[in-house]
Amino acid sequence: MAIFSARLFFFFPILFGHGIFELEASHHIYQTLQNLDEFASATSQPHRTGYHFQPPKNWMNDPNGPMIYKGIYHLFYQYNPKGAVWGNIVWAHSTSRDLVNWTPQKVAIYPSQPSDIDGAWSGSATIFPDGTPAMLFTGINPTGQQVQNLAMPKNPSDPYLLEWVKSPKNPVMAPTPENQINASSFRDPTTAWLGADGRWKVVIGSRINRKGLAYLYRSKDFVYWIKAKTLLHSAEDTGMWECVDFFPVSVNSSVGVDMLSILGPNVKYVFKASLDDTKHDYYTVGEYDPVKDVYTPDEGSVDGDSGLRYDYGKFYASKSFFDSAKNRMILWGWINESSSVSDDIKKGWSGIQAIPRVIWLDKSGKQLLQWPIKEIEMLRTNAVHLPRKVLQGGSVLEVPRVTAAQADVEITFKVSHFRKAEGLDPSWTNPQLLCSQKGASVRGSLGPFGLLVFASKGMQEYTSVFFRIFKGQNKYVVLMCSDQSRSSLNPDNDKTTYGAFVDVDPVHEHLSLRSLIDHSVVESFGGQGKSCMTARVYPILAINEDAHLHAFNNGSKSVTITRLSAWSMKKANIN
Ligand code: DQQ
Repeated sequence: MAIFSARLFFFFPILFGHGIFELEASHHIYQTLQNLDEFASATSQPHRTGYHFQPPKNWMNDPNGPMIYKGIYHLFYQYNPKGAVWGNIVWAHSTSRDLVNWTPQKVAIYPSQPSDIDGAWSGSATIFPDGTPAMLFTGINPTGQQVQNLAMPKNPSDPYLLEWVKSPKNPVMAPTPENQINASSFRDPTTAWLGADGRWKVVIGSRINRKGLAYLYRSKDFVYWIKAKTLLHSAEDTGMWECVDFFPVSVNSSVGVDMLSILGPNVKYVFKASLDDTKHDYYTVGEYDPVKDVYTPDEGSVDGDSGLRYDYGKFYASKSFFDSAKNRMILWGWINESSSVSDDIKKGWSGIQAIPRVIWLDKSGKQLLQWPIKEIEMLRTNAVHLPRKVLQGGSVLEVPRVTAAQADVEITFKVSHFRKAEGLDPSWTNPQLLCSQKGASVRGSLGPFGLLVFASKGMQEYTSVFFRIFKGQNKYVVLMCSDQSRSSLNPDNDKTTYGAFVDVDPVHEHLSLRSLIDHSVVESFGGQGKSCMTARVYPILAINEDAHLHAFNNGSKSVTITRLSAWSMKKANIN
């Protein structure tokens, strides 16, 4: 037990992390800041990540066209070559053999035709039956219209796919007076799939007023596309649907399903839209009618912000791809900053990518599970395994011998004393609000218990990721929170608290939490990947070797840590 340093619980001052920043549209224009390509030496900065994907400098947003081709993983991404705010958007490109270490390649797609001269925005890769990839992406034309373009590799025998050639027929899909598409809200083509009728189908996000729309187009040759009369899907009052994703999942295994097998047996379908208004990636699970080309969410699978999200923190504009080398579905997502624009300019960069996650359907058939790709574990070093331990109410235990600013930690709790659980008021339906009202500093009976990451020595700074257990109508309800209210002494950060319910039965299952900690990001996976939550934080004191990692229990009842394993993480070679 000596490796635990137990001490009395530090008194957490009550500070709620209500969002102090207004959400900005994705395409906020900072005209004078777009071309400021000056930055402090990035390598010495305490908030640059050690193993999360980011370019050496400047702005990055959405992942684009991820794929594996001839054994090489490709990540393209929205990038401003000239500054740390959104603007001048091109497709930057990096390649990898393991999804962990990345080599930068030259810009793959950049404005060059009238149909993309004002920006090469997001899009997706489709792999043809003969193995050739094609890229559909949104371009901005000189009148500001959003149109869809096609690019093909110049040399398909090059596994690095360095050169891309645009179709002379671009744009291949465009708003017209006849089709009545909203020209400023028509973007981000999905990966296409081949129907049994021999036609390709692809989906483009849009809106009419506040109604989110997924337009379906069909094509026999991938060049000439016709808009279908019916939508693949739509939902009232959800706003613009960006970066729509649509893919099959197996109902009885965690193995991924190739888009070319979309019509196979034993599959369900996932529809994801990135909500421009709230910057959340929500999804539903449902059925797809391949004759009508219509998707219908299952009963209880809710469209919009109150539905399921890939991540209940910062995670947006995500895109999945089928990894044919390992038969798994992989999810990439953009994690934007919580720092101010002026801080981004000072540090000279903005935006990271989440660690790629494997996604598959939970055995309930109602939600996805997500887990960081196995390959990330190659960076684990200096393992620390702590023995089973009862964590008394009001105690903090430091996890020793770990580089707490760059770590991977897995902790599992066994809870008892259920009769003492706080009642869940039926009006407490918003988990994020509940987490902000009952942050880490608010004592309950079963919780808060979890991890304190990026903690400074004197606890002036810490980010807490934790659970609370409530007694609901017929079951115990698990709330998972990520509380950033004390994450930094810098007042200029968005310190919103995040929250979600986790669909686990704490009476019969142990409660697990895994956090990937990397200098300014904490990606947390609750209940074996049932609820995920990502936070960006910028401590001033708890940086590098001055950061500490603790387990804590601020409930009045004890909980038992049945497993605590932590690893220092090596730096990946990224760009
Ligand atoms: N970002 C891209 C758009 C997309 C948005 C532009 C989502 O294509 O809708 O950089 O972040």
